[in-house]
Amino acid sequence: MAKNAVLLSITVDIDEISALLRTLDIDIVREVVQKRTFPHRAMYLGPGRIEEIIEDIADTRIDLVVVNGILKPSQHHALETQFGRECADRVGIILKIFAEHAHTDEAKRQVTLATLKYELPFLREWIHKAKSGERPGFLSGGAYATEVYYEHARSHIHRIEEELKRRTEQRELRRRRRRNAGFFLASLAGYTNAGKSAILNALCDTSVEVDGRLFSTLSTTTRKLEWSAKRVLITDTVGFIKDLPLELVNAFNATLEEVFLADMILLVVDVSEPMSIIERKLKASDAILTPRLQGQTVVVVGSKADRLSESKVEEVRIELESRAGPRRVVLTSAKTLSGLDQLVQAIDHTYGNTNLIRATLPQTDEAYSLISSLYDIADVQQNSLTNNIQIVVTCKEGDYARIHARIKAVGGIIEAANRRQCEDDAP
Ligand SMILES: Nc1nc2c(ncn2[C@@H]2O[C@H](COP(=O)(O)OP(=O)(O)OP(=O)(O)O)[C@@H](O)[C@H]2O)c(=O)[nH]1
Ligand SMILES: [Mg+2]
Repeated sequence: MAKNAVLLSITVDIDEISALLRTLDIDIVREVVQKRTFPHRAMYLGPGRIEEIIEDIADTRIDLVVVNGILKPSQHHALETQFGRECADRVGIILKIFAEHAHTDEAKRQVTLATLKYELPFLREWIHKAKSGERPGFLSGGAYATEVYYEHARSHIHRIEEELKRRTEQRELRRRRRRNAGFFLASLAGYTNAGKSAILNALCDTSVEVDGRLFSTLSTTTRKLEWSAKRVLITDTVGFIKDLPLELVNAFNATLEEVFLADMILLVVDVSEPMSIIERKLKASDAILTPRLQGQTVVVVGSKADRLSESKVEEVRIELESRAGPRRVVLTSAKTLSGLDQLVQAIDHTYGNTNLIRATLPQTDEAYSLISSLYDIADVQQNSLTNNIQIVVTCKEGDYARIHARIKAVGGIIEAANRRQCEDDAP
């Protein structure tokens, strides 16, 4: 039976939390929006409003109070005691979905880790309140037990972190083996529900779950790209969502590294949504992705283009290009397969560009002319600053030494270089 929830929000923007709740089969039976710049310190919404809601729902079956935002432990404690119901904020809801969708051992461990880390501050608050006598009778005689649980949770976190570290090492080893076998690794990244798994299924011989619910994919699938004669592996894994605390993102590190440490990233964004949402989701994905990349080529893949009218396609492409920065944009549909050949061409173009040089160049004519010539043989990202130009070049092994020398010849300083051999370039 579906659960009934009251939703508390300080913005009218409740589409995403509604989609998250639908995924969990939770019905919103009361939706309370109190527009505020900041949540109320004590109970998220003003105490008067909370009292009204409690009166208002007295005769309704409510299983859960959901907050469309992130709660502080004290607010969570106050709301649960006021409503006498379980209370969950946005992160709590996302974790419930993760728990339902985690099927593999690793995914389950990561969800447990994320949940324990999330719950710990709340638990601390309950202990604090019980000890300070603010909740006489609450946890009667149970404060000690809660404290024991708290300690147990901390050691459990430590244990899982150790296990996941081992998994991370195993994954690193597997990536190295794949590269040594001459495979080029591309990963599908992007907001949850963007259509990543559908693209994997269309490009490779897979039938991973494709579903309108959020976070259908939590574990990782890697398959050979069937559309290309080259040795390319594509990985599909967990999607992104905005405003996830960094600690929770980090709990999924072992899985997310498959995205971040690939040779090339296909950043998928659903172009059938309004441009304001496309922009927001692209920004949220970038916020998670960009700081963790090491200069790999990113292609922005617009998905679900079949949902656009023919006249809209060009308009959306231009808008997306203006938001994609220096990255190439390809519009695709996993349903009609349109644009997938261009996506494969983009992968083929980048194939083998696994050698990375990050450098700072002076702002001279020679440096600019070197950069424009590099575009013909490598993937180049450049950023002109006041006094110099920063570039990240990903190139083939055969061109590496030459590019390295030419950068130095125009007075460039090599900041970082990472040489990785791929089969096509092997002597
Ligand atoms: N019309 C249309 N719908 C699509 C296309 N690709 C995916 N969808 C739909 O979009 C929804 C999400 O697709 P998925 O491939 O599961 O998305 P995902 O990015 O893997 O999502 P998560 O794993 O949940 O993060 C599903 O309902 C798909 O049927 C497409 O090319 N055209
Ligand atoms: Mg998926």
